[in-house]
Amino acid sequence: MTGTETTYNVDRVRAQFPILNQEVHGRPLVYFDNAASSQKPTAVIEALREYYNHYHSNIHRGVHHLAQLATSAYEETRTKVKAHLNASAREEIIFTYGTTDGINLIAQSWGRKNITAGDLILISALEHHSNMVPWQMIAEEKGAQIKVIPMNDAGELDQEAYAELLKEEPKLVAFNHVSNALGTVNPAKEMTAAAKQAGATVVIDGAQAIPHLQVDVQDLDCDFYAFSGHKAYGPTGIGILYGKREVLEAMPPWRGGGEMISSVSYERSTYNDLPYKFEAGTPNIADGIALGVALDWMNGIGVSAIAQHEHELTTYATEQMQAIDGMRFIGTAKEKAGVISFLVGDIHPYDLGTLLDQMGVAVRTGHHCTEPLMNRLGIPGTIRVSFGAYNTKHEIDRYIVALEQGVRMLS
Ligand code: 7TS
Repeated sequence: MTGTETTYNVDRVRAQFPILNQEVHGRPLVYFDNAASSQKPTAVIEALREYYNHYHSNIHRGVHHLAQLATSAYEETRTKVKAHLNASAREEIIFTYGTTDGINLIAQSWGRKNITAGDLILISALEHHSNMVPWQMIAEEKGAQIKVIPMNDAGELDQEAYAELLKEEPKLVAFNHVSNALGTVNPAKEMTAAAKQAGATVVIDGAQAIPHLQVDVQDLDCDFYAFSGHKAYGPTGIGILYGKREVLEAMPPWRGGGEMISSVSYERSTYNDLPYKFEAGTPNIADGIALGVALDWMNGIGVSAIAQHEHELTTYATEQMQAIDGMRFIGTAKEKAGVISFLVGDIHPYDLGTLLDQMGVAVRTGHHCTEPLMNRLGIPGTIRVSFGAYNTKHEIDRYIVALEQGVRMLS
């Protein structure tokens, strides 16, 4: 056991991540860049190896043995995701390449059909560029307007201002469940209920929530929920878009090609049923299968147990960081998940990040794809540490020593 973790066996979790067992610049790796992407447990890596060694084949269209094995493994992930999100049907689970891809699908299919000139789209001040730019693109094309739900200096969305904005009857409200830059957990259920009351369609960007929160899309009652596999111990290049069945049914396809059709003549096509209508071409089969394994892995430990562990790490790190001269925490919302963003005095985040890297500590620096948020805060960026299931208090101790040394060198 490491440190004081008694119920959560972090050593056992950690032993399943071979990548962590290495030195970087001559020091044991401390990986604190989990919000950008988490590392992968052996079970996920083995699932990929197993697939390519034993049953790779294209799916859905083959009658032969391998095609059937691959199809059922891939489709099993859809069933697992349905259960994990508590969606009401498998048809509501669309495979994508990631959160960005899922949001673009909504914008290009739902948005192109439903957004018209003069419409209002609400996004929040906390959004990642991927929940901003797709709406800007469709707004520009259609002559719609974008307004922003403001936040306070702690990084919490201003719910009164939001209520006022909803009186303007937006067509769409899009916000993240958890902010990648500040870690704020937004009151997604309440915000969705208020938006629905105002007649809006609701998109939730769940990229940062899936690894930290137990998400229930029926309880949230959102129309769409998007996430990426790679932030939740799964592979890159695979993601999920959940959509309510009746909303998805009414949407036109976005990408055209094989798989998404029902019949094709030279002149026109009819489209396949859900979910295939939105899954043109050969999908990312291997990573889709491995995503199911990642969800099993997470559920084997328990999302809430992981969250509790990360909460302890966050508290432990925050306490020690407070003692550093010039420490300024960026984002101090009451509800936060696994992220500490900060600045120290006048030190440029990039300089400190580079020194930490030289001491084996991987952190992220910059605007975290939230440039407007950084502008709102009047800063060029932050240094961000973000925790995962396998991080330890011992690593935090090493990080604090490195941080103190880095700050001394740059002050
Ligand atoms: N939304 C949020 C809240 C995110 O944190 C990210 C990625 C995305 C969307 C986009 O996900 P993708 O898998 O489609 O790229 N966030 C980060 C980050 O914080 N640092 O690197 C990537």
